[in-house]
Amino acid sequence: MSGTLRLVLGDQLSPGLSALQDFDADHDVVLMAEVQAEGRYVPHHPQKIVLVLSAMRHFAAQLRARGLQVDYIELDAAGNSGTLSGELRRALQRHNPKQVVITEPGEWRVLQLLRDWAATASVPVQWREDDRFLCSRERFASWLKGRKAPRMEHFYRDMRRHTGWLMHEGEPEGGEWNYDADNREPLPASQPLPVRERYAPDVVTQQVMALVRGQFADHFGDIEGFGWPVTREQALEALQHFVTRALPRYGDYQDAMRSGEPWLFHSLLSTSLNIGLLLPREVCEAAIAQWRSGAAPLNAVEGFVRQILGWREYVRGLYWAWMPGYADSNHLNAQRPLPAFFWTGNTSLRCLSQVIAETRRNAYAHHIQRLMITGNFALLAGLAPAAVEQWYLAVYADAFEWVELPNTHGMVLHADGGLLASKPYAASGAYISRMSDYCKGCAYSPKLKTGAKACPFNYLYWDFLLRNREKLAGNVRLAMPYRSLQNMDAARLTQIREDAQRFLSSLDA
Ligand code: FAD
Ligand code: DLZ
Ligand code: SF4
Repeated sequence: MSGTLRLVLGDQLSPGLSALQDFDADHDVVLMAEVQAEGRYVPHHPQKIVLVLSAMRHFAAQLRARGLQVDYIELDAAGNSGTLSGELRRALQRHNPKQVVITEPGEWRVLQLLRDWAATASVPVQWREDDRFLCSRERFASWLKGRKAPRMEHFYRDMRRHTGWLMHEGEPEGGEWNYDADNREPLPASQPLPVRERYAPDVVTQQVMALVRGQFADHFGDIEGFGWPVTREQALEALQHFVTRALPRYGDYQDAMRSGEPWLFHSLLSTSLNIGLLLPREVCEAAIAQWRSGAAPLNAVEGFVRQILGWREYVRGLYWAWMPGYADSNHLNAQRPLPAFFWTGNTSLRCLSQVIAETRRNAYAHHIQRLMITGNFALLAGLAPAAVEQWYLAVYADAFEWVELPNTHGMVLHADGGLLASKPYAASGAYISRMSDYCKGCAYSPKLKTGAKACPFNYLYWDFLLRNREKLAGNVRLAMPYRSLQNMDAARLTQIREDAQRFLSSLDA
């Protein structure tokens, strides 16, 4: 072979990927490799591994159908070295290319290992930008430059102007940039929920499921209910399904939670977006088209577009701006090990047991479950950031470090000292009780503030503020709760500390 070897990673499954541009069908070869190491650097949920491997196999078949030559290494192929760099090394021997082309990977870890390999490779390596995002790393860096406290809302407004989405003559449609205040409704019991499309595993997916069952049996998570889109066609169908059936009420019930209802009005599109089956531009444009045609209201469409054009691009920009050092901070000096129940769901706190059970079953929890149930608990209980980050990276089908880490380290744990978000999202049982039905049937009561039957979130919330007073009391966004603390008498403060101590030592035991 005298052509180019083009690497396609498991989250780069987009026909227009930069590494595939200017492909020479007579000389070039695409390399795709299933490797143990990528499934094991954290113990990924089996559904995530099935998602990536099955989507890789379908993508390879589609490239071949387009006439591209694909060298595809299956996980159990003879001689598979088990690592990306090992497979690149072996591929150089097989093909003897004149160069290798790589689209920059999504994670710092993978960039490092590919760079290390490239430094010793016998051929030149051409790196190409991952241009599937709405904001390039360069554009983000210039937005970030000189900002002491970057905030998603400012970035989002900049991107609204840049794309012209939901804008009218330079002003936001409807007069407001952000309709979040309208998007905090609890779910009424009578509210019907849309039926969600799940994709029955085809023969390829079934083969991958058997492989993953055999090789990753020790990982947390059920494989049986696998129903994620694994082809672009399925992902496009899922997008249409979402925008027509769920988007109209997406905004209203974005923060709501209900036992046994994992999907509600969420899009379930993060897996497809994160592995490249869908591009963020087409997803946002499909939602905006629904608003234009009058099929979905502005609060829903703006709320949805903000998650992708705003949050998704913002966390990706910060990840690349701040890595590799970003994960090292531990502003609140949180040191507690992850309690075993994060892996078993075996806890008397019903909200946690529900969310962990759904996570095990579906490799999915929606944003508020991640942020305000497991995340809020991790924050209040002072769980060590590295352990919590490993957990979030392991348990969701959509987990990739570039999006998981800023959400966990910054948004949930405030371990970055407020670089990403202006305040920790701490909340007591009253919030969970208002936004969910979890408290019905729980061993604890959200109404009780102290004692063995009181909801642990209640005293942990105040204990968290007390423990971190030095670091958090100056935060204007926490002025109200700190004023309330000041008004509490000594007996109440002692009670809070005792309740929290009792509960936290039971975790350690
Ligand atoms: P929807 O509610 O329908 O939102 C639409 C899309 O917006 C999502 O598909 C996603 O692409 C994007 N989005 C929404 N919120 C965020 C956010 N905070 N950051 C970045 N993108 C966002 N998302 C991941 O894709 N991968 C992760 O590994 C991940 N880890 C998270 C860890 C924690 C601790 C928290 C609090 C959030 C995390 N998120 C992650 C963000 C968010 O929870 C998921 O994107 C969302 O729940 C996916 O479900 P959905 O597609 O139904 O989302
Ligand atoms: C997540 C994942 C898994 C489980 N397996 C593979 C694989 O076998 N081969 C591959 O090329 N990619 C895989 N991936 C995705 C990579 O981990 C991904 O490219 C990195 O997360 C970088 O973004
Ligand atoms: Fe969770 Fe507290 Fe409600 Fe129980 S009472 S479900 S622990 S918020």
